[in-house]
Amino acid sequence: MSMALTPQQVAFFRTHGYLSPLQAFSPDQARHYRARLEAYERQTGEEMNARLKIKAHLAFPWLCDVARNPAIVAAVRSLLGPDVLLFGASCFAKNAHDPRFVSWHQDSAYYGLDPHEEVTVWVALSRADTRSGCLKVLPGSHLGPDRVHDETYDAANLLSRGQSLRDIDEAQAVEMPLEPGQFSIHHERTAHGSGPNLSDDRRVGVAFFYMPAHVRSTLGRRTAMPVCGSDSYGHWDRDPEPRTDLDAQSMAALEMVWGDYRDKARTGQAAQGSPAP
Ligand SMILES: O=C(O)CCC(=O)C(=O)O
Repeated sequence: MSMALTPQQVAFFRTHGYLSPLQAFSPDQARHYRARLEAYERQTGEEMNARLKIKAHLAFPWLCDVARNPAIVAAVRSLLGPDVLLFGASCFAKNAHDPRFVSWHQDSAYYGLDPHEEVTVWVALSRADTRSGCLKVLPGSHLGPDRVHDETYDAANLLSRGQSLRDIDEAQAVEMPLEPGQFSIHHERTAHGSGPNLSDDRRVGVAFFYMPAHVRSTLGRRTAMPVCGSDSYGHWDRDPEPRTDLDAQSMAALEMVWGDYRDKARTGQAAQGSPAP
């Protein structure tokens, strides 16, 4: 059976800038991946949000496998065409009864891509619903321009700069609840955010950032991981893929990209146009 999106699903995405829910793997498989991320947290004494950002896939071969999951790749291919690269991945965990939230923002203002054709796949490794603070989107907002963000640096905001859009009409927002193993897709220009976790369980998800191979970086030479098809453009160098969990070489690359972003965010140096959540 083909896992490609139907023409109706593709048309829905083009009109509304999002699609959800879709199935990547079983709830059991999702629990397994979550357990591996939580084992990493115990091992390092650090929350996954602390470091597994922008290039989280470089930490674990199995996370690269999730990025190349056949159902996810088929959906992404239906939207982006045959030649797809992954330029990043970020973990987003909110603890049970966690006040932290993600402010309304557009990824396109920060990703530094031209043209704006990136799509983000958000994979649920726990239940993400109204109570636990699932992702919500503003339908059709991807058809508008890149908007200006206020950088609030709010400690309760999971975005490191607290980048926030003004004047969002919450009444127009659509939530994307997911069961473990399901995923949603949103366009890089689609305004999105999420509320606090009021539930008794953690809300854990991983966002993967895909683009067609013809997309260029506006932030100088960067790296990406091939997902499917071929890359005849050569706009991106290759990510050093991990051979083992926490492979020293790929972790150094992860650290370099995330550390650079985090330090610039801390000192307020970077303006919009820098990559990242
Ligand atoms: O996990 C969240 O609540 C926010 C994720 C997000 O902003 C994204 O995937 O682009």
